[in-house]
Amino acid sequence: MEPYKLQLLIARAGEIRDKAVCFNRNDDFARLQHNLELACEYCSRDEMRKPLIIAIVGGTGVGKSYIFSALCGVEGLSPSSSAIRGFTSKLYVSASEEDRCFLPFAEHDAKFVDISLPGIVLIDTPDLDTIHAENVRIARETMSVADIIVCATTPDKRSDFVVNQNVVEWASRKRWFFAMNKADTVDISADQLRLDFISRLRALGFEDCSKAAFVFSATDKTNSEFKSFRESIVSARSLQSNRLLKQEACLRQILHAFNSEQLIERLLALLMNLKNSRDILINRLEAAENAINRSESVYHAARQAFTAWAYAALSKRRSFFLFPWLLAARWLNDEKESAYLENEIEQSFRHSNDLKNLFTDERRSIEDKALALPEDNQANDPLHHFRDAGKSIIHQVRKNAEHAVSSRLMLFYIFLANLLPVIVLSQILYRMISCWLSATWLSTDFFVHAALITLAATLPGYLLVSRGLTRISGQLVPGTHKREVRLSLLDDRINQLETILQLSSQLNSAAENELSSIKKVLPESNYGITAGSQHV
Ligand SMILES: Nc1nc2c(ncn2[C@@H]2O[C@H](COP(=O)(O)OP(=O)(O)OP(=O)(O)O)[C@@H](O)[C@H]2O)c(=O)[nH]1
Ligand SMILES: [Mg+2]
Repeated sequence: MEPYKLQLLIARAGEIRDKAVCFNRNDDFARLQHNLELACEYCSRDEMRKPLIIAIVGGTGVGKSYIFSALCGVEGLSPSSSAIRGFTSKLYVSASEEDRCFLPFAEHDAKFVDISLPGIVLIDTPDLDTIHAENVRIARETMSVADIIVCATTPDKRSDFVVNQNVVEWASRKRWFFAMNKADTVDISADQLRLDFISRLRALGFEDCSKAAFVFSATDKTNSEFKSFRESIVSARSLQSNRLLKQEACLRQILHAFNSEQLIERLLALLMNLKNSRDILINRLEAAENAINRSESVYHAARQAFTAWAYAALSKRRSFFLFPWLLAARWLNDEKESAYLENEIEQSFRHSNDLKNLFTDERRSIEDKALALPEDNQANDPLHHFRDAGKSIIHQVRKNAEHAVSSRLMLFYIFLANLLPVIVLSQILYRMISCWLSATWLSTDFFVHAALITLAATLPGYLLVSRGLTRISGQLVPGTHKREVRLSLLDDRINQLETILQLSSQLNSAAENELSSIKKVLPESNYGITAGSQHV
């Protein structure tokens, strides 16, 4: 794996960690952030420069120190005792002079022995299932920095709960060898012990552990199983493979960040939960909006605005004799009806308890999940929501008015409205022409009366159109128009969560791909085995 690829994956892990920061009051997000922080730290350049560390861990008195000394080839290099338990309380470290400066152990926790093994740092640790808290701390810290862990046990300690718990915790992030020591202390054959040992390891998540499980007696150094164990641990490893092992550990740390304690599944469940809350609230919001739109005051204001817009639209069309009346009506109504409607809608939204409760519930559904909320209260002000809803209603009423004006019914009304003035005017014209032909002079009074009668003849038409508009406005149903409803607080959180989950799943599958290609290359006989995917 090219180093830049790993750097890219780490950068992406850092990006996800930064995105998760704003939700860190939520336990799952805090855990994700913490895990990713650890992964980024683990993959830092300093960590990659460390030598290959092999730590021998296990319960008290299983022979860790004895095995360490046997592997180094010097009896008593790490003192062991048959009588005192928890005997080793420091780390016994076998490391070359050059490697020592890269090791992260405190001086008072570690003792460097004079013997060093080529290419590796071998460490004897204190007991994990001890009564001494300090011993546990040192042993666990060593496990966290080790690349390969040799877990030692004995026939009577093979189901040691504390040790098994530690194995499961680190199973997916490390490479492992398992050694069952003191095979001479029981009357069972080595093969039987081995079968039992392997089945126990399988239960801990190590599917195929035949190349990394050894049953022997460390006191019998001529034993072939101990020899092959020694070969596996001390064998020469190429620098290239060591580098791959470090990269593998980084990838495992990244995968662990997402998959430990089923974190991704829990975050997905959180997302579904938020989406469900949003669906319920959107239904409630639609019901509340419809109730407001159909309320008496909004309905009344909508009808008035409708009539005003209809007059305005009519005055722009060819209305012949009605034109003066329509112009006057338009001038009288002007824009004040639309302002009145806007005001009515605003008041209804402002005073709607349904809406107030709904926005409180929206905040609560976010707070329940311990996700961060913005400081300002602007976002959940019902008035804020009104702007969209109000505009939608006004737009809809205006559209209805324009549509009504160009309907066939309205054209018929206009036709009827113009009929009487046309008849009256043609009568007047007839009188004028017949007088002109008979050379009779018409008085001024005739013209004045003719103008007044024509004007009066247009009035019934105007009244007819006005009545028609009032009837059409009665059928007005504002608020049925579908529009995109937004609950900004919930929507923002859902979007953020979706982005984080999407990035996480991309990173997860990229890391898995790289991991499987590294796994094929690294020999299990030299580098130990890893746990199955269910323990990642
Ligand atoms: N019978 C038998 N005894 C063994 C074997 N390996 C180690 N021992 C003995 O077991 C005792 C404990 O060994 P240690 O190496 O001190 O065990 P440890 O795991 O380091 O113990 P702590 O440091 O106290 O956790 C010693 O007396 C060893 O001699 C073995 O294969 N067979
Ligand atoms: Mg010891």
